[in-house]
Amino acid sequence: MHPQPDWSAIRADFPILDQEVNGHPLVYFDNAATSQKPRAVIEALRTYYERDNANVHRGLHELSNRATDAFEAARGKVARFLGAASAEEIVFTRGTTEGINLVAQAWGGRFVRAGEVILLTEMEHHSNLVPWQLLAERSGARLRFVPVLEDGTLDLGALDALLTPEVKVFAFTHISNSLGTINPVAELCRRARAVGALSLVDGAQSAGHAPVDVRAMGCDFYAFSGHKMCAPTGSGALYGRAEVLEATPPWHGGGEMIVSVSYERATFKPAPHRFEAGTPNVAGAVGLGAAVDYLEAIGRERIFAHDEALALSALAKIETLPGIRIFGPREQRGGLVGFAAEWAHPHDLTTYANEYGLALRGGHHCNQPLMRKLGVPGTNRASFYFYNTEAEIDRMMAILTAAHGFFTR
Ligand code: C6P
Repeated sequence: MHPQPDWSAIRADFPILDQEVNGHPLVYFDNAATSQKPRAVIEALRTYYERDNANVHRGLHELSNRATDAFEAARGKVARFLGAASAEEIVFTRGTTEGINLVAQAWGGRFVRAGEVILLTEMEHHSNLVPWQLLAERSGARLRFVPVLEDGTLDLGALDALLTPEVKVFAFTHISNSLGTINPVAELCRRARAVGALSLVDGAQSAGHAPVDVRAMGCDFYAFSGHKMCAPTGSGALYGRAEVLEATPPWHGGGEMIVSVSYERATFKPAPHRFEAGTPNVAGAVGLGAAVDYLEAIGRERIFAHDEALALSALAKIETLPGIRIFGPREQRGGLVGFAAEWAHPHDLTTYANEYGLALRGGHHCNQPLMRKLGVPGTNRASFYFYNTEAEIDRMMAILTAAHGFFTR
């Protein structure tokens, strides 16, 4: 296997982790919501704003050229990071949500018709559900869902009956943000292709957490958020396979995306610029490029192995508490554990943990239909990244054990 990096030196790259919250050392276990940022990314933003800041693609002056070069260099980095065939397949977005809305509105608005089917799964985040509901309402298309089994995996046995020729697009998450399930994305993309459907992978919880190669995966679209992988909030990208992106009409109109405009009509640039109307988040893209460099220097296989080991260890320890239900697969999971304590509402347990410096998450995690199916109002979730440690899991366990005493006293 790969030699281990110096994880404690890597942790020291994250200034925010070195603080107390409510008089206790911060334990940050809310990484699935957003990750923290290393100095390299913070410095890249600072350097950009102190030296290079200007609008892109429009100016003929030095700073505008520098900003444009930095912006486009970041696009190239993202393309390599995802294994895309070229930088033209990368559209900068505000994050996963915007990427999926782009596909549902622009591609879906042109190609999905009444009576056709949009296939999703029961474990989708609202971001990979509501945009398709809106498209279904507008187009008259129907929604279908691949069921989630008791163990938190997809019911692949049901796929033959669901993935019929009326399916126009199959959209699914790579890693579930509530269950930690890692879906067999390459197989799902292949099955979609076999019936002539396009595939969209929600990569919010996988980009930056696991090796990703969109061509090996065989997807048509892959959407992710920069802020969950060390980059600034408001950054992210959508990968679209060249042929599919080229056939997709624009969605937002404005500057940057046109070739020529008259009072009556406009002609549009090729992808990806056709999908980037208005002044983009240049600093966000620069920060995203710096995050890509940072993660690649560590290695995504190592990050995945580290986070999965923490998740499995946390799962085994949490399970020893009385009255606990764990969600998702027992093995082969992303770096998070969702659980419910029968003795405390998820919000109350999260509030209690915060008193001791532990940042957990409690709620429906933007998975309301899944929570209903699981029969719980919400869950607690501990989600890990490569700067977290086993000692922090032990600290969490001490807090959860004390919480059990407190709530059952
Ligand atoms: N989940 C959490 O689980 P945005 O907000 O666009 O960066 O990401 C949306 C999104 C889409 N898909 C999945 C699988 C996700 O996990 C998320 C974000 C966060 O805590 C916020 S609910």
